Amino acid sequence: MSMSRLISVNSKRYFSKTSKLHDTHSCKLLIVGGGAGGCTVAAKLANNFKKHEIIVVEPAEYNYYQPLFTLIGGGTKTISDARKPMGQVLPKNVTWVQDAVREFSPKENCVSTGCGHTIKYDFMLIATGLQLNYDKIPGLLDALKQKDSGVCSNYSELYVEKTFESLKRFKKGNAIFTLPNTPLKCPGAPQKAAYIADAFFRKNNKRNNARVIYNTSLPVIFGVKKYADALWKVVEGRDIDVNLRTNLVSIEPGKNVATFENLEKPGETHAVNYEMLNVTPPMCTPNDLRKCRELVNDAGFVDVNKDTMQSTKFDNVFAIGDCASSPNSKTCAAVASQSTVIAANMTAVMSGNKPEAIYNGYASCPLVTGYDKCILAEFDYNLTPMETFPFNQARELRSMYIMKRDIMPTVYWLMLRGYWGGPATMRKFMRLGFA
Ligand code: FAD
Ligand code: UQ1
Repeated sequence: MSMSRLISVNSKRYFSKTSKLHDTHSCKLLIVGGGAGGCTVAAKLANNFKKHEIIVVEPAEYNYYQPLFTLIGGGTKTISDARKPMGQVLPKNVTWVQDAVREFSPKENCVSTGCGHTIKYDFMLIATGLQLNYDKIPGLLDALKQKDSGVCSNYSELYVEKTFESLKRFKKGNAIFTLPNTPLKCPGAPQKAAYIADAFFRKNNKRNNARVIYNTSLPVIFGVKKYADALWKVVEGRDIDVNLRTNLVSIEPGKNVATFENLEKPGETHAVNYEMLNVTPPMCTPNDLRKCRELVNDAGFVDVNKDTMQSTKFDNVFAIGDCASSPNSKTCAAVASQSTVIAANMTAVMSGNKPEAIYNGYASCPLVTGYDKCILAEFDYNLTPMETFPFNQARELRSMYIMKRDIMPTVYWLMLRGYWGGPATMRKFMRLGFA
């Protein structure tokens, strides 16, 4: 990006054309990242602040509702269904700096941006999400850029549309779906892509010519036993091959060959031919965040108290979502619950009080298992199911698929405006009178 833009979301004033670089700006609350977490907390706190007291630094033009990428891959939704311009989703009285933070200096209470601005803050929320490292797999970027390579990925707005194109082009052979050997957001998403492919092939009389393979680096199909048991039944019933502890290491696009390592026997690899290869890339927190050793743990995540989401080192810093060290499954559903806790705790700390609201690790994963079925997993830090509805959510249900396809997108955009903090209240109401 050549030039940062300071945009007052309300009045649409663009300061960059007149302001010189290397300006210093000050704010009461700085939010780094305008994705799911950054926007939601901005909306929840905006009314407590005067105009321009909150700055959101976010380089992207659009906010993407990433959970919809699974359905875009299946041809059910389009990329324009999944995004809104950043200026539309940020609250009116915040200032949006369209730039990226390049350096965090938490001891000095300031950051510097790619275009050379320094921003001082009283309080900071870090909400940068995860960085996608497609370049870590030799051959992958080349293959993704080639039009008819059969290589696709649901994790990026750049490549997700290739998934449905690859399904339509598929004639016969292996359709392989991968989960990397790194932390990742929505660990259920790679297998959802495999279930949708299986359903697409059946619908289009291609299933007899297809071997559907899910190669995952993890030692389990899903971290919560109740849903793992249900998912093993799904893969057996659909004749999907699942290889645990199997990690994609390279691709030869010209030959349609992918090489996997056996994580149980380091150094042991095997090559497999593919007709279609749907890759979930290795991920880590953004490089510019990881390099600030004072803020992050050894794995590069912002070191926070897992109950309060406050930095373990800086009382005026909090983190939300995928970049935080809290050991929950990284999902929008987790962001929703965290946003309520963080809004309460930041408000308390700003008034000189202790942060007392507690996040229980709630996360949810709508495991879409076809074009009209979904297992809705919900659980906490202890991997104990925390179901909202008064029926067994480990079953493949059409109602939960409709919720995923038609209701959750609206809930997400409401969440970004501060109107959704997770299903805790709904769960209490739904479960009245039930065990
Ligand atoms: P993001 O929403 O990714 O936002 C991070 C923002 O920070 C980005 O806008 C980025 O541009 C910005 N940023 C990065 N670096 C900097 C910097 N240096 N300076 C300034 N800004 C920066 N979740 C569910 O709950 N249910 C699902 O079904 C589901 N399915 C998914 C399927 C797929 C294919 C994917 C990819 C994700 C899915 N998720 C799902 C996960 C969910 O999208 C993420 O967990 C959620 O978006 C995390 O929110 P966040 O705010 O932490 O990060
Ligand atoms: C949720 O809160 C959420 O965040 C907006 C999601 O992300 C899109 C989800 O997928 C789910 C399932 C939830 C939880 C909501 C309910 C009603 C169980």
